[in-house]
Amino acid sequence: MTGRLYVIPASHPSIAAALMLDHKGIPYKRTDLLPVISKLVLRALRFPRNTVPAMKIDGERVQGSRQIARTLDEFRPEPPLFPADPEKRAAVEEAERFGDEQLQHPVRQILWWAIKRDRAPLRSYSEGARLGIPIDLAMLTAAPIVALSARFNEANDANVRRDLAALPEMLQRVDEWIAAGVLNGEQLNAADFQIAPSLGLAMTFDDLRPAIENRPAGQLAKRVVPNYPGKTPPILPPAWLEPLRSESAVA
Ligand SMILES: N[C@@H](CCC(=O)N[C@@H](CS)C(=O)NCC(=O)O)C(=O)O
Repeated sequence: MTGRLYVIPASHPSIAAALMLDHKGIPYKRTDLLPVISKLVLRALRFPRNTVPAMKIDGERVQGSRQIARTLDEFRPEPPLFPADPEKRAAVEEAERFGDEQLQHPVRQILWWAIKRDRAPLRSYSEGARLGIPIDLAMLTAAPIVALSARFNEANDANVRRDLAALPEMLQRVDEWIAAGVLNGEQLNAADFQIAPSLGLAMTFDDLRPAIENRPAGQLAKRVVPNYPGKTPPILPPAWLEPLRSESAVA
């Protein structure tokens, strides 16, 4: 069994899929795509949607981090990504859904908002990527890609301010799942692999790391994805970070 995984470098759901393939011990090749261009490539490859992660495994096309988790469990049941016990599985699926539907996008919006304002950190997110063109050229031509990505993802002031205000409650939910043993147990599961990369990406922001790193959610991210690529120096308006400041104090 071999796989090919289509990713955008430093994309959090892409990292989730890569971690799950590693967890299963399934050998795979990775194709790195530039944002926006990725949409065209995925369509040309006859994937039904235009987002990464996308995977080909034994000739089958699978897209979306949650679908990839299920397909991997079918192809290679051990080690499982979901608990066998139905109640425990339901709890993991709920946390996984939260990670995909509620946590992932705000972090994506914060990233594109920041990169649109200052493209300098973008290079750090592409470390080790094979983009098919020299990294210097990719950075020189990044402006339209960044502008389009910010637009597609609605990474505007109002949304990012709202995302930051919602973050404390989301971190609290993750901490509670960890305390309940749903996340960060002895065996990592699909929800751990879904949620930790979003937290890891958030922690690449100097503005956000202090509110996350010392709490259980931060420990989970450091365990699952200790070397998340990228670093963004302080850039978010201090007033928008106010809701997180109290988080740093209590954590
Ligand atoms: N929730 C989906 C979302 C995937 C998603 O939106 N991926 C982003 C990258 S993080 C993407 O492909 N964006 C297209 C682009 O940037 O052009 C999943 O987990 O698979």
